[in-house]
Amino acid sequence: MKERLITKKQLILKNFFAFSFFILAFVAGFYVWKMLRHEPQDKGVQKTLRKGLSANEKIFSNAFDPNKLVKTYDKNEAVKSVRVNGHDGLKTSLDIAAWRLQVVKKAGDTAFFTMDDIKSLPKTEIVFDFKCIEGWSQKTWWGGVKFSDFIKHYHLEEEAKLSYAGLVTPDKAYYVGIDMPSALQSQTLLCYEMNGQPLPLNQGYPLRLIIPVKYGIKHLKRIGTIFFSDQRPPDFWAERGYDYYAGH
Ligand SMILES: Nc1nc2c(c(=O)[nH]1)N[C@H]1C(S)=C(S)[C@@H](COP(=O)(O)O)O[C@H]1N2
Ligand SMILES: [Mo]
Repeated sequence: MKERLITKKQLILKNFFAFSFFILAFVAGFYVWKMLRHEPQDKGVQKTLRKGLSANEKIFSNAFDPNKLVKTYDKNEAVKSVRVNGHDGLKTSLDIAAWRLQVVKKAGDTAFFTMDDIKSLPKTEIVFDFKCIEGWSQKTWWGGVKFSDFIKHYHLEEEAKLSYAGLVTPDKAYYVGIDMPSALQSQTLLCYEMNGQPLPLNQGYPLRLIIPVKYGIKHLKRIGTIFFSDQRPPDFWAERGYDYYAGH
């Protein structure tokens, strides 16, 4: 191989350009960081970052196909000891005798359901890979009533024509908003069992949401109230900067 020789002058010049480029990139990076840092916030994150999140959300929600099912597994593939994560809305004591699922049909018109009302509907079971936004996932086994069955059986179809469902814990400390196509997807459950047993208290007894098309943040434990709206319901983690849609 023939070596290409360069003069010392050329070498100094080359070094000079490489080093200048490095300094420029550093300075540019610093200014972008400074700009972002002082930028006004939009729903918990800087405006420019929010634009990125919103663009992502658009792509994912447009690509959402309600007929597409999340991959499921055999019951024997489900983990025996299921991780517990997130205690907001579970810190107050639960008066199980007084518990009812409250469904707000419209302002001033709330329907109340007991666990027996909910369990009287056909039970659906699912094993799927539960994904938390923190980066862990687990194959877990859940049982309950399809949200779509509940809507049909209790004649809530008109309410379900609105764009969102909002779910809130009895103490109102944790709350999520779900776009209606995802809520009505056939794997979404009003869930009362885990591993074939009633839900443990810290996993949402007596009733939680299981919504396999979404990340863990949306699987609200201990449902108190469900309501319907064309506006985005308040959402605990979206208010703290996470993606509202949170699909995967
Ligand atoms: N009420 C309530 N539900 C919640 C949370 C919470 O803090 N409070 N955390 C969410 C998050 S971030 C995850 S990952 C899942 C965890 O469910 P698990 O405890 O059954 O594993 O619950 C979700 N539902
Ligand atoms: Mo999570």
